[in-house]
Amino acid sequence: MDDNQKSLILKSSSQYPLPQGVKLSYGTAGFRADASILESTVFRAGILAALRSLKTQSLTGLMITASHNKVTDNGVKIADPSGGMLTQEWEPFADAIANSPTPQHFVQLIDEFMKKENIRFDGVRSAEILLGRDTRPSGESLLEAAKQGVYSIVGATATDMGILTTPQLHWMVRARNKDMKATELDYFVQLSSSFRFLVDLTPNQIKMSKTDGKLIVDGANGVGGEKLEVLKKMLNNMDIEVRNSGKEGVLNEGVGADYVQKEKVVPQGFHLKDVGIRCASLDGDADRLVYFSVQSNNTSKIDLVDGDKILSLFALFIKEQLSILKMEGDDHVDENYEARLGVVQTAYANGASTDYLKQLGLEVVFTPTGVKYLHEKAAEYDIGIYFEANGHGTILFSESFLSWLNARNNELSSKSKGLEQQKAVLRLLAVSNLINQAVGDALSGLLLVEAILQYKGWSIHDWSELYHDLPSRQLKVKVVDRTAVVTANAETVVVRPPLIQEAINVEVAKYPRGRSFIRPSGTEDVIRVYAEASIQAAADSLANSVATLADQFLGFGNSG
Ligand code: G16
Repeated sequence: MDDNQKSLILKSSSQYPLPQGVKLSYGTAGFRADASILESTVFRAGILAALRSLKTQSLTGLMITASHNKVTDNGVKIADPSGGMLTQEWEPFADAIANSPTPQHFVQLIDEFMKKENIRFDGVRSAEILLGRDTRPSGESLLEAAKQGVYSIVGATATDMGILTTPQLHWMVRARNKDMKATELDYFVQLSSSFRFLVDLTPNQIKMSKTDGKLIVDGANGVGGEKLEVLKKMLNNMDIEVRNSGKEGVLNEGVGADYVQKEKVVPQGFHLKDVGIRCASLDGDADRLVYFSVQSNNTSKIDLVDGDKILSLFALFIKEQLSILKMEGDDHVDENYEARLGVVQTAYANGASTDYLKQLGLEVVFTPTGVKYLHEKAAEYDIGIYFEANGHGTILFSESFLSWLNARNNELSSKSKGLEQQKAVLRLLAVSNLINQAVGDALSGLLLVEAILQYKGWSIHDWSELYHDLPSRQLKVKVVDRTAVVTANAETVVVRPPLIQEAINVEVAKYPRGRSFIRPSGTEDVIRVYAEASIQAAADSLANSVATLADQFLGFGNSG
């Protein structure tokens, strides 16, 4: 790094000192904390995004969001050139610069890292970063800090894309690096046109099904509601009613996918008159989606259709299309491409969903929590479907499988036979265009759910009946130091502190179909407890016992 660059970083970083006593980690999905302490972190993340752009000679992204967290929190995450999460290899560097105590130390860290990574300013291509933010009031000033970070790298440019859902920003980064159209309008056009295309391939007899009728969407008082309104207009005013679009209520407070999935109660703004209607909830930055229906006998309770069931619906549909492809056509049995279909879950996946997916004959693999892990695993398949129970997930298609589908489509177009196979090919291609290939996306996920329900002629009840969830309970426990908990085997086993796992095993053994684990959250300062068992009272009791153990082993005593 030359002296000019050094002095530029020194000067700008002295405007963004690290607040006293702050220690941050890149965590499950970027840096998150109370917004008031984040300016220096976001400034430094701006530099990080620029260095990543220089290293890869591609455009990168930076999103200001704390997603499902409370409105006073905020956060920042980097989108890699693929549109996915920042490569995990750079996370230690991200942690190091975020916590660097002085401008001089900060410059030294960057200098060393640039040498190690062989990052040069070659004068050919400068760093280029797309910036986005969610609706949090703190977003505006934090975005400014990010810009100043980017501008601290000589020649770097930052383009402010405005208020976006997190998946939109990731989608734009991916699209730009593939030389595709990448404006917000392009995003809406791609989603709406591929949705219409998919629905047009629905067999006629099923079109007029019991799935006709309204969908009500809880926008978590975040960015998703407003964006869904735009999509709705592009879909001939599809029958979607958006509630909690942020005009009145507070972001993620008593609303949104995280609240609905964890508490299993109706979000604010939903009532008795909604019984029988298909409902969905987005989270604060619209990267998560769950469905639900209001119970007729108890209007505060819901029948939850979570990420596991969205995954199951998608897996069933994809498997059906692959079976049609393999069907003996009039003159063609295709055996030259055995698509590898895999599904990826985490320890939070309800045991009943895993059983169901295995019964379908699917390969199910597990990773730790965090879409960065699931996405990486899913990318190993021709079609990799990943979902966390909390509603975060997508479907990935390999380039080679997409090429094969396109070739097969051309081949079938020239024949008068094989119409059903061609439709299956076209459906799979439409799904690959509809569902966000960069990251989990509530809006594209919602449209795919709607298209598949129409295809199958299913109500939300039919869908929910795919299998019955084992009763489960999730709790949070505040402890002295959550990093004291170290887990293994996709977070199903605690390896540190010693003896706590043995104590958890003793509790689990008391309950039929009992299962429980603890793990440190990567987005909140808590330990999370998950428990499931054959009946709700047992799941509750197991979760409470394990939360008490966490208190005993880790300090404080505030489980709940
Ligand atoms: C983020 C991650 C998800 C993860 C969630 C909760 O979601 O992207 O993969 O499941 O945090 O993580 P943890 O349990 O570690 O707090 P979001 O929607 O907040 O970006």
